[in-house]
Amino acid sequence: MSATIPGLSELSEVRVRLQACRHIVALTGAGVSAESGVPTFRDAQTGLWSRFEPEELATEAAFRSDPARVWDWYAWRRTLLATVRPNAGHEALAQFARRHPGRLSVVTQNVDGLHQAAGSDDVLALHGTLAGDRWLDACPLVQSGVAGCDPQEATAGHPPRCTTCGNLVRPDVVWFGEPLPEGVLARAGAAARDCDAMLVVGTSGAVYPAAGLAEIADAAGALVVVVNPAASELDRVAGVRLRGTSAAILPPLLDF
Ligand code: BV8
Repeated sequence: MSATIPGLSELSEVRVRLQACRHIVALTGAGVSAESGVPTFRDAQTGLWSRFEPEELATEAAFRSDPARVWDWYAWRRTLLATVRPNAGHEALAQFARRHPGRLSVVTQNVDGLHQAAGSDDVLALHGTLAGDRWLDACPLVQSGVAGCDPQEATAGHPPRCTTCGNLVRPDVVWFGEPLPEGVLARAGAAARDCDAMLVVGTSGAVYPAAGLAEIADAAGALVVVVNPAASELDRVAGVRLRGTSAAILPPLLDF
């Protein structure tokens, strides 16, 4: 049974428990970037995108059926990301890791790169990052044993296209139905099994296998602390729920 911790005094109780932890994992979702001005993944899409669910756009099938529409959605998100900065929640995690080397693992579902921009090293980015591009299909040149074409040299367009082999450029993120980067997921699973506490920050807990990491930590006996202003699907594995926003809660929670 989890206790909703409403006040600062209870927050300091959790801080005392964290001070006894050898290894803490922060599993973050789109909510940790909300106070930077990045709409969360399942917030109502705005403007042109309001008639689509993200799950409808973030798939290979959607890209193959309408490459321009999906490319333009990512281009819109990239333009937005170019104007935002990490917030106090991202910075609290990065500063804690600098004060306590090797004691915090940051595992994120976010593709916005804001943990990295705040100075967090070795972020386990489960779903890739929006900053990168890759080819939609394997480059045929590589199969014939020569160096493949470079996505950076593709001809500009919606999406960019290779003038040599016609390949399309796609964002280097993990779409629904695609496997997560094997090494990243394995390291995240090991951290979830090893940690003494997991801070589950700003995620609805709707997406797997990422959300399953909280279940792994709970099963391994870790203290699971959910930081979210609203209820989430991971409240059921929370030992403690801190009702509030990440930029308000993380700085005092990690102030040791
Ligand atoms: C896969 C990149 C297998 C793209 C994203 C069980 C096991 C395994 C898979 C599945 C399973 N059940 C279902 C699946 C399939 C699927 C899935 O999970 N579907 C869901 C919808 C049911 N999973 C997959 O397809 C995964 N792949 O399993 O492959 C496989 C294996 C081998 C071979 C082939 C296949 C891939 C999933 C990755 C999808 N890509 N992102 C892009 O960004 O465009 S996921 C996407 O959702 C984002 O990364 C986002 O971060 C993530 C999760 O959402 P949240 O971060 O939680 O965001 P959300 O908006 O939902 O919630 C925000 C929260 O913040 C809210 O709770 C809110 O209250 C809170 N909040 C708001 N403000 C604040 C705040 N909190 C704190 N402070 C605030 N200020």
